[in-house]
Amino acid sequence: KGDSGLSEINLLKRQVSTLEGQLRALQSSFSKYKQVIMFPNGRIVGEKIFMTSGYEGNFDSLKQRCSQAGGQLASPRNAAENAAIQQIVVLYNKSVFLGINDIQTEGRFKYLNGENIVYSNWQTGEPNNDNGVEDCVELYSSGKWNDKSCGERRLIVCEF
Ligand code: GMH
Ligand code: CA
Repeated sequence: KGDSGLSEINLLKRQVSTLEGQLRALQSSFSKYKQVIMFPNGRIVGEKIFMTSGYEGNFDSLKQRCSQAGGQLASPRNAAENAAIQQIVVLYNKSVFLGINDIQTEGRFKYLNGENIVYSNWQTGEPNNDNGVEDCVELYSSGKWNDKSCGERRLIVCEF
């Protein structure tokens, strides 16, 4: 009997140390793969990933494509998220539609889950519901927002 308890502890210590090394290697490898997969069309903000495929279409089409991919249309909830989407708009020089609209009630902009928006970055004079037909929201290369007809075609940016 004697020292069998101690040997058991030493064995476990070696196993933990091995696992710690393997975890560090995995973390560094994962970190590099993230960099690679984000280049050049993706942006990470906190836990959220924004990504474009380069596809352009109307609001319903963009919404459906993001959903199909297991995400949803980009829905910035703060300035940092808005800036990340803006970088993609600048990269492509194409405005995007956000996952925000006032289809249900004119003038009350909501996320796709029905929640009222908690952040906005409207261009001066917007939203103006021009011609009474603007229920969707586009983000310009300035980062500012404009309400626009959902039938227009814009660049896709999804969030995951
Ligand atoms: C009108 C004017 C413009 C404005 C557009 C835009 C359309 O044409 O008020 O100044 O840029 O509407 O809001 O979505
Ligand atoms: Ca407008």
